[in-house]
Amino acid sequence: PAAEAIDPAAVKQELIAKYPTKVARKRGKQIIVNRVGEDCSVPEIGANTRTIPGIITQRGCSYAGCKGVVLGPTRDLVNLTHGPIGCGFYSWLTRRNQTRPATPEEANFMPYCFSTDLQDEDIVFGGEKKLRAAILEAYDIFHPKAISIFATCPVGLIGDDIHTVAKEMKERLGINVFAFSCEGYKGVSQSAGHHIANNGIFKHVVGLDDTSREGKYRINLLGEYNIGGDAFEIERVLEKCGITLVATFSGNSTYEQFASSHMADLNTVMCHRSINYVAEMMERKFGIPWIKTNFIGAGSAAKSLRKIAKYFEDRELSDRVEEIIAEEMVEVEKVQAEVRARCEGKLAMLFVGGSRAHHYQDLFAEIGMRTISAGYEFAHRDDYEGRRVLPDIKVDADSRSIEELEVHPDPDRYRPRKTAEQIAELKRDGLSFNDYEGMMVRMADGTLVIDDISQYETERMIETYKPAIFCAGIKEKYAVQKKGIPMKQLHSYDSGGPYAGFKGAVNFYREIDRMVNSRIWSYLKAPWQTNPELAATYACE
Ligand code: CFN
Ligand code: HCA
Repeated sequence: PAAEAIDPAAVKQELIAKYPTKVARKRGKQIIVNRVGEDCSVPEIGANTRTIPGIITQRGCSYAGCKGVVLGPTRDLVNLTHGPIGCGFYSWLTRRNQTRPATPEEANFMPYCFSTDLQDEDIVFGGEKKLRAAILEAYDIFHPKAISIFATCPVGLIGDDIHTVAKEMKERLGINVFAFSCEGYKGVSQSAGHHIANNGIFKHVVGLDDTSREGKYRINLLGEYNIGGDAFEIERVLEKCGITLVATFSGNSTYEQFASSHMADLNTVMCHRSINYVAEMMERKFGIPWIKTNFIGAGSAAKSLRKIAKYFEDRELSDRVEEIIAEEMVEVEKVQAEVRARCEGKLAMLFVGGSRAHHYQDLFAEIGMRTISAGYEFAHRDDYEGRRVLPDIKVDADSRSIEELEVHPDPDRYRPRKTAEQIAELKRDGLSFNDYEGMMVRMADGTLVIDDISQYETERMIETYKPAIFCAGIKEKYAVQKKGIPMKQLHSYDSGGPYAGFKGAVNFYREIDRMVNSRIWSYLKAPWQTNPELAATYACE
């Protein structure tokens, strides 16, 4: 049946019907039929809770969120994984976060995989000696400006004191050495690792260096990780507009960018989920306000540039921004119209991480495609429901709250553009300044919003709605394709990208056009589809 004829409430009941009662009750809170009220209210959704053991989840771990996601893309940091080799190996370049190549003055350690390669005997007798030796070896060979250490599961279990080792080595080597207790099992997903990473960079790096790139309009880009070259495209557009990028957290970034990021005038936050903690802490400590931006989708990119211009209240900048948008939109509109004619009305499903399942809906909408169902792997309620659900920010392991964070004693040093009163006024201005809204308010009534979708639910959703495209990650890719549905990875972009900004939007339209208008996957038959005996055999095994 056509999507309109399918009753989403019945689909939900069917999805949870196979589960034991307790599991069904829990999943029932995480599978929501969307309904947007006139006051923009949306239903409550269960999120950021533990995955039930036995369910095949898309989620990753805390180490992945800390080392892989937040710190991984910084090219001149030696990121040293303290643990068995698998954790370092599987987080080595798999995320496709790109960077500028090394120069004689500036290192790029990203092509290397640094690990202490813990063995059984280290687990028994302790791994601190090995960690010290590895730091020393990395220092002797590479002479980095800083070394960061990441704990994996067994390190927490055996109790190695990585922070004391880091402190000792910092004093001994005279470079910054800091550690993250981001053992994989901490929290319920990679989201806990983001928080640990944010607190760590803020504590050990942000604010160390008062020199920064000069410029009339200086911003940081928070929550942009240069997957498939996205940051390169955003940097190109910002530069054309005359906006100076002080630091990116952390796509195409360097250690010094973090150290001097407190010298910017404004924080723009793209992936709120992974970096909101740094934004909030910088606002509290250095008086730098943050606004939500999104460069995924040509329309969203234009809107974001206008928001930045609005903050600076400068005619010269807003004129320039309008000029650039007009220039860039010529090609965008041409390709949009061409592709839209072939994609209009087709259905997409997006189950990705903590922000892309929302952001990429804009790109699909620009070519007339509808998101019939979407969800995050590990986002929190505020990412779904919007800012009305207050974020929970703890600034350190002692769970000090953000209100307790010291405000910098010398705020004049940071030349904030606006006074605290002006910022408060902008915030009162509400949606126009900081329109951080969740994913659900932007989705149509009757769409299914599914948190931490399971493999079983994925398969049932595909069979029920037969979407034109399904977007998720590498673990889902082949199972989806075997169901005859085109599958686009919205994590690594497969081998594609950039998809951010204006040129990225054009790339994305063309890529999706190619995928949804080819019937290649529907010709494919998995062995059990042509041979029922096989299905019976597999089921018995
Ligand atoms: S690049 Fe980001 S955009 S940082 Fe986050 S929540 Fe992951 S690694 Mo995969 S693609 Fe994904 Fe987001 Fe932010 Fe990436 S949607 S899951 S932790 N994510
Ligand atoms: C992570 C990283 C990941 C995994 C992607 C995937 C990424 O969560 O550890 O499952 O395909 O984007 O590389 O999200």
